[in-house]
Amino acid sequence: MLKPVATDIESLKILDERLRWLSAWTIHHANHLREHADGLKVGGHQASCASMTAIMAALYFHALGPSDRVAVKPHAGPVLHAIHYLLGSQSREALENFRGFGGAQSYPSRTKDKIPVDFSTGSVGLGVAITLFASLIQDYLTAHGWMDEADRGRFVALIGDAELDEGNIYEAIIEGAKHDVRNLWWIIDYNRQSLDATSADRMFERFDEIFQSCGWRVIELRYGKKLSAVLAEHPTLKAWFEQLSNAELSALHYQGGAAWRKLLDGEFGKDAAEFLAQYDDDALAALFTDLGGHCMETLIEAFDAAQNDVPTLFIAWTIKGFGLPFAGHKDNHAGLMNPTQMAALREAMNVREGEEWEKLEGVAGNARPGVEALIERSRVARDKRARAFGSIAIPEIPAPAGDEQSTQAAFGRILLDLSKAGGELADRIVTTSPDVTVSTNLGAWVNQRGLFRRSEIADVFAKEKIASAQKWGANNNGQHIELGIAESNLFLMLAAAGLSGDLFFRRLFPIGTLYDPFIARGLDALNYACYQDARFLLVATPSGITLGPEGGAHQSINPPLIALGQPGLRHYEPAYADELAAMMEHAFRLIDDPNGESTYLRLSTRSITQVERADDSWREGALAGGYWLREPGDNAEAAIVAMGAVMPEALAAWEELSADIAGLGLLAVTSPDLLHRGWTKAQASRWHGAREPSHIEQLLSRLSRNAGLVTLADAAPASLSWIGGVLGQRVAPLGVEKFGQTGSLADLYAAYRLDGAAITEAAAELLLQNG
Ligand SMILES: Cc1ncc(C[n+]2csc(CCOP(=O)(O)OP(=O)(O)O)c2C)c(N)n1
Ligand SMILES: [Mg+2]
Repeated sequence: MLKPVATDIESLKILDERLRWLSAWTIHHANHLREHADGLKVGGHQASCASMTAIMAALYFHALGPSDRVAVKPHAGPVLHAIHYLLGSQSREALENFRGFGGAQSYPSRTKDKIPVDFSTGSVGLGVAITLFASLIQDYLTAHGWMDEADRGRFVALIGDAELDEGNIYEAIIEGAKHDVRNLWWIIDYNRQSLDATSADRMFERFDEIFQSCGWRVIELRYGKKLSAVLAEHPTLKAWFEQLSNAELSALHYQGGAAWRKLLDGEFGKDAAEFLAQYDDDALAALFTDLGGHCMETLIEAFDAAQNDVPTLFIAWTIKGFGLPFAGHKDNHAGLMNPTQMAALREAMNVREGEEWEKLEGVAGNARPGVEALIERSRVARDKRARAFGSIAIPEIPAPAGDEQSTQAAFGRILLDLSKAGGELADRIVTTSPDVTVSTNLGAWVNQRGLFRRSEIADVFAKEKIASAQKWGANNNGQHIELGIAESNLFLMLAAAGLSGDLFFRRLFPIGTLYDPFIARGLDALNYACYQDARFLLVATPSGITLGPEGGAHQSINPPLIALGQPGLRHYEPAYADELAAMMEHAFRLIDDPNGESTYLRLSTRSITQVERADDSWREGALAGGYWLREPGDNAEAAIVAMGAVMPEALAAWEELSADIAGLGLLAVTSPDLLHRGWTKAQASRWHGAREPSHIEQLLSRLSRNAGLVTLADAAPASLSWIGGVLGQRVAPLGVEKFGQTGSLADLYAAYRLDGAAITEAAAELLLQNG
């Protein structure tokens, strides 16, 4: 970690003001000056920005080193843009087009913004927690020798106080404590206001204890230097000040000096007279708004003093809307200054009309060199960092042998074989699981590659020679990061590991496993990972009612629909082990391809008879989303369209019905997601180039236009039923629409209509309609 450079507090204070001005002006311009044809409110958060300009000036122009990474609270996005504008890495056009198409994004976005954004934010709480997982990944990379210790950075989260209500933050710090996380600074912009109003008071006395018990150092920056000195001299005033509620304090900040005077006069009468006589109303307001998060000296001192790697929580007291006319007002979250208020601010900031975008407008001549030097000296990256892709050779992944296999067991075998064969890909794989490592078949891989911990943990059972199939010792060479049961943490870990090529210039191949129904537990974190274009392989197993005796609480229904609607994540659902091997190989390529994406494999514990393959022609179709497992006759009147673990039922029904339905085909769908994407893309391409029929159109065009399709999936039937819309063919959709329950497969498939009888009935229904 680099030592912070000595700096000029006065210049930093000027930069604080510049950031307040530029962020407010950017939002004002977008709302009041830019043309809007659609009449939609543009929005922006001037108050949320003003509350942390001092903190951000202190960081970006003083404390941050080149390897440090920051997650900026979503509503302070314009401050980050203003910083990069001053640094020369953001354009005036992008600021003028704030919240416009192609302009600076409302909330910092890694992928959409042109400036370097370390972590996207928007869904509160997630940006905070990902910094912790990124720090663990940094430790992982240095432990494995892929990153120099000297290049290690600190991970900073700038947090709105209301974000602390998000439970994922506590899940993360608990996990962090287990892994001895370090190099974190979490800085709370403690303005005691959320979106709706002022925050509840009581919990805040607890946050320091919660963090401390997870091993954090907590530093409260309550007062600025001026106020701190005055309160030290007047203990009664201090005690009175500290018992004010959040709402009272905010109201006073809004009302200003006269209100403070009246209240103090009423409270202390004669005793306050001498004190009050020293201040006019403005000075009184300035005194009481001198909170730690606005006092540059306090911030710099605190940051300079916290240079070791102990994870540190700074509680920086601030005022929401500091320096703006609605400072402290409980309704100011989305408040916008009107043109008159903005003009007054402009004048107060010495900004000439027409010169609003001038970077250092209003900064007096003799102050300029100091400010310019600070901007020049800032050590943060000015340019977007290149992403590391394409460096790892992906070997062919053969299918594991065996006539009867489940996709889940095959997954374990494939990883084990990869591990034994060794090579760069195997070394770069990092696996992680929220306490379902063994039950998702990662066990053999972990036995080979070991658990990762910075400090060695002995396998007590092995030492005591107690028989166990699973080795559970950990050291810093291990390649499996075991997590507690918190699926949100799994996805944040995958997000951080999946950004390793971007954050640390070393691509990892992260694989996360969990039970399919519990994807829903971490859904927003999964979406967050995809939004940032993190690359990983998600293996969800077991899935569906095919889980039989495990019962309804563990039987997933809708994840294929989730995947159908999730950008950045490709769903594959193999029936056979050879399909799975092809998909895993492809998923690894997609991780390491600039135009790739993440992959979600939905697997099953059902062991099924593998199919004989005449050749490899199925493979391309399987990777594209589907292939004819049993070819249809030309213009056939019907087909069975099936996915995943219920393929044996589909095959048996095909055998039985083929005698009666000439040319009956069996289409094995491996990815409804890819088929749907291809379909819509082909339609759009008609208008933007040549119209190529999509994969699903090509497959279905083998059938008659009036053909009937029986679709079958151990999932919500809508996963496949849409296929009828592609060429206007009729569909009888079979799938699971009610919660599952315990039972044998025969019982359940009969009850939920996934068996041969149901397929026959559905086919008959379609053929009857034909007649
Ligand atoms: C998960 C999620 N829920 C709700 C919101 C809507 N929202 C945006 S900001 C906000 C309140 C933020 O208050 P705080 O974190 O204290 O920020 P500040 O006061 O600094 O604006 C809410 C509820 C969101 N962005 N994300
Ligand atoms: Mg707040």
